[in-house]
Amino acid sequence: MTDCLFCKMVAGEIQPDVVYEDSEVLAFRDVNPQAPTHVLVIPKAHISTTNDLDADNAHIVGKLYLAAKQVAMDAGIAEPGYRMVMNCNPGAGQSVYHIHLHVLGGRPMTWPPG
Ligand code: DGP
Repeated sequence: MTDCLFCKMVAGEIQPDVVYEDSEVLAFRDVNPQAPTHVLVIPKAHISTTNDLDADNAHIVGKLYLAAKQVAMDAGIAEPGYRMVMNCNPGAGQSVYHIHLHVLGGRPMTWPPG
C-alpha cells in the first residue's frame, strides 16, 4: 500500500530503529514508547486490521509472536515478563492501519489496561 506508513518502512522509504527482521516480519522501536522496551512487530505484507485476517494470511500471526518472543529475549525482558497487544480499530485505539503487535516490557504492567 503506497500510503501506508508501515509499508513505507518495509519498502525502505522510511528507516525505523529495527531490532528484528526476517523474510516476513519487521520489528522496530515505537516512536512514542510507553515502556522502557516498546517494539512494534509487523508483517511485511499489508494487512489493515485483525478483522482482515483469514485462512490465507493467518500464518503470519504465529510469525509475529515468534518474532516478539525473540525481541523480548534479546531485550532481556522475557523472564521478568512482557505484554503483547494488538489494537483493532478506533475503539481500541488503533492509529496505524497495518497490523502491529506491541511488545512492552521493562516495567510492571497493570491489569486491566486502560
Ligand atoms: P496503535 O495505536 O496500536 O495503532 O499503535 C501505533 C503505534 O505506532 C504508536 O504506538 C506509535 C507508533 N508510530 C506511529 N508513527 C510512527 C513512526 O513514524 N515510527 C515509529 N517507529 N513508530 C510510529
